[in-house]
Amino acid sequence: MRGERNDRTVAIHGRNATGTDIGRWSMNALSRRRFVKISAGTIVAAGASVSQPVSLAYAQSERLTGRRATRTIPTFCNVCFWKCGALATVKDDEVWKIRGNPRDPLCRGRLCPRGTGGMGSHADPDRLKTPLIRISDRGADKWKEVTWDEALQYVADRMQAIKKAHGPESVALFSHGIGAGFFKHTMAAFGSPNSAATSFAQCRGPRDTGFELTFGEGIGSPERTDIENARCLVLLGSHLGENMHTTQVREFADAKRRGATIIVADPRLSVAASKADHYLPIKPGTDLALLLAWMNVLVAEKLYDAEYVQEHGHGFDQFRDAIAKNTPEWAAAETGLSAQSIRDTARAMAQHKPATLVHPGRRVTWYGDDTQRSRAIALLNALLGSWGRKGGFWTPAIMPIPDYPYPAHPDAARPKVDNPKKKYPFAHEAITTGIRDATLTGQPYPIKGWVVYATNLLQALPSQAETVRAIKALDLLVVVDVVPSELAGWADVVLPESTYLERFDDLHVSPFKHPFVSLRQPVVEAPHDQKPAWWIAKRLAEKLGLGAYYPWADIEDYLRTRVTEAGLSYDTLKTEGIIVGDDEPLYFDDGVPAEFDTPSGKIEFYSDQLAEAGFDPVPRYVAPTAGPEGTFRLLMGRSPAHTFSGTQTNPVLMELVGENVLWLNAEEAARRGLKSGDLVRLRNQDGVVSNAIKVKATRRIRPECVYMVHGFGHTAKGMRRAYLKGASTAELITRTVVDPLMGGTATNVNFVTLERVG
Ligand SMILES: Nc1nc2c(c(=O)[nH]1)N[C@H]1C(S)=C(S)[C@@H](COP(=O)(O)OP(=O)(O)OC[C@H]3O[C@@H](n4cnc5c(=O)[nH]c(N)nc54)[C@H](O)[C@@H]3O)O[C@H]1N2
Ligand SMILES: Nc1nc2c(c(=O)[nH]1)N[C@H]1C(S)=C(S)[C@@H](COP(=O)(O)OP(=O)(O)OC[C@H]3O[C@@H](n4cnc5c(=O)[nH]c(N)nc54)[C@H](O)[C@@H]3O)O[C@H]1N2
Ligand code: SF4
Ligand SMILES: [Mo]
Repeated sequence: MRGERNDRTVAIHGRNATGTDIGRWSMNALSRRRFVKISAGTIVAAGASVSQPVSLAYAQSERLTGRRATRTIPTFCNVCFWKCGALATVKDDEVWKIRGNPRDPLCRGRLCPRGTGGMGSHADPDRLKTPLIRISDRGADKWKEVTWDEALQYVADRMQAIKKAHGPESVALFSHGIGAGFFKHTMAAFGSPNSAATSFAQCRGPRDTGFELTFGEGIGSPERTDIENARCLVLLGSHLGENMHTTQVREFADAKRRGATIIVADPRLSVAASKADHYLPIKPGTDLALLLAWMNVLVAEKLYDAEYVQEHGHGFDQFRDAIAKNTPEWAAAETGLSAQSIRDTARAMAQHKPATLVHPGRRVTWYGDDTQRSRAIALLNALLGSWGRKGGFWTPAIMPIPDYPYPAHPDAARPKVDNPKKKYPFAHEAITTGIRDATLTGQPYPIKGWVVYATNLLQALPSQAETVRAIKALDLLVVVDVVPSELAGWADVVLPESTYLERFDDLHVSPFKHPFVSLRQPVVEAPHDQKPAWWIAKRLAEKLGLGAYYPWADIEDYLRTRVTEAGLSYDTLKTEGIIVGDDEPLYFDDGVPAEFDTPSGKIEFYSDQLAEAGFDPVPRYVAPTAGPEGTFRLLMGRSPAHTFSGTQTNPVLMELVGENVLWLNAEEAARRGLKSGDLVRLRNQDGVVSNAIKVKATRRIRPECVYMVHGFGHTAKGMRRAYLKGASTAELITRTVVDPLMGGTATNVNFVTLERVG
């Protein structure tokens, strides 16, 4: 039975694009070492130690301004996954202001521009408003509005049909963000082990793998970098200041103010590079040569921390011999830098050791040598003795909040589909593109359904055409989003989530320098028929006959249970937004045991496990493949006002930055008769032509590459404010080099020519 409303046909799209993100800490090492003890009595003091003492009880604070009351409600931001503590001021049921929660150890009371503009996501006129079921061919644009009951019944029926024909493992989950936990729970209860996020193989996976291979532990998110205490900070790419994760940006600004030596290698004079004492305009793709040469100098000139290496290192002699050939003169020819600048910067690093932090980066899926490059970064830090030391890498602590006591999930009958026969032997998280491959090939077994939560796979995965081909092979595509994204345009069922300002989510408990837990709670009501992730995932489980997996009635029962089990007060958490635990020792020198979860139990300068698996036991440089004559290498990064491809309909953030521009070397521009503001299209090596984008002719970028921020150039018509604004990097990434160790998909291997528009 359908009501009138349900039969209405709506268009959310025109042309389609054809075409708890924490990472793996070594939890063993973590729990062995330190699970933070907390008691109610210490919380306030600990909170005050990282933030200004403020009078709290935000949730209760009501102030009369004129006739209307304003209320301040603590929550945490979701404009990106850093999850800064926020205080939202609400008046007349509208969000007036969002500022940082001073109690929050991550942001310490200061949000980034995106967080401050977060209310735009609530007010976004392009939002999805109600569940939709497609009534045309996949990818075409006819939908009917349905009730949640209809939508979820439809999804459950198709999931059951796939289960019957192929087994429950044939439905996979793609997700990014905190709400994903509830979907993972429903999918695991259904019997599927297949769940992946773009934050691994498209982002930080190679970095975490490189560090795990070296120190036995990853870097995680938030990164365990002690920028706050570094006396020398080295950034390779890592464009802090454009990359706006608050903790890192604040500590970077402080380091600069304190007079720390800043060394930045980037083919582009980034914001961070403009603050550097040593700026190295490196030729793209040659960082490993630079890293090897730096290590060569430290070893040859005996500038490394010999005592630390002696005590904690494994295979140093083999490592030393392997890098003996990698002199600064050798690296100069590869990197385009002078041998002298390489020597000078190595000596500057040595001067400040162990408080020299060579930042591991975050989005490291660049050239395909990414795990080995990350391993070289790890080894350089090891030579400087910075791992486990003040000004280097601290040891994380975590608030000991127990999981909800759910019934055990059934054992999946088949192993995960994404990495058959351990093709990528060092992948410790699921590989998104591996699930896509299985969908395309039916091997090792078919994938017939995708449930996609808060990730726009058409923008976030490389090779859009392959994603579309995979989608066409599906029996079911469910998309849970807040706006009608390109991916939603291909879905069979679109489920509108309420924004973070309108919902509860799971608790935020991440390993960090200061242990803490924070709460997201609704600040305003969802304006239409949108629902939170927890509600959707729970209802879906009930429709699948899996209601027993959700013993709690309401999200607050769930949250209260977890918080109370930890000996904390849920009511305090609600009024203050954040509870901070006792600090623990952070460094080896303060009593953190120097333990390394590697096969040798030491820092692996030489990796036997890599040698056994047929990989270079010491990182070895291979020059990047050059592009065809007359082309530019396409590089990309972040806008301080946007998050990936997910914020270009936010009216507040679009007011700040409404399109991306193409950075082009000024001389190259002049040679082509181009100047700033001219419109061009990019044509890549496979003939894909981008949307038009404005040129920014600048001396701040090397001549062999062009650069733009990722996330623009949307082709989903329903994203009205974003539609065809700027160009899409994703569209142009038709090629990748896959990291052979862990399956990461490197993007900086595409080449473009420019075509003037008009
Ligand atoms: N505002 C904002 N901040 C964000 C995000 C966001 O969406 N918006 N996203 C967050 C996430 S998830 C991530 S992963 C990070 C990504 O941010 P980062 O980890 O900082 O990303 P990178 O790819 O290292 O940074 C791009 C920089 O690398 C330079 N680069 C390109 N090729 C090379 C090269 O061969 N060598 C060197 N040395 N440099 C090169 C580019 O010129 C550019 O300046 O940002 C995080 N912060
Ligand atoms: N070409 C290219 N590809 C990249 C990158 C790049 O720089 N260039 N960066 C890579 C990196 S570092 C990362 S981490 C990934 C990021 O990849 P993703 O996390 O997939 O990023 P987005 O493409 O922004 O997709 C996020 C989607 O979530 C939706 N969304 C936002 N808030 C909510 C919410 O509260 N609920 C729900 N249900 N949906 C919401 C947005 O509308 C958007 O459609 O991309 C990777 N892919
Ligand atoms: S870094 Fe910015 S966008 Fe990300 S959570 Fe913090 S305030 Fe929000
Ligand atoms: Mo990322």
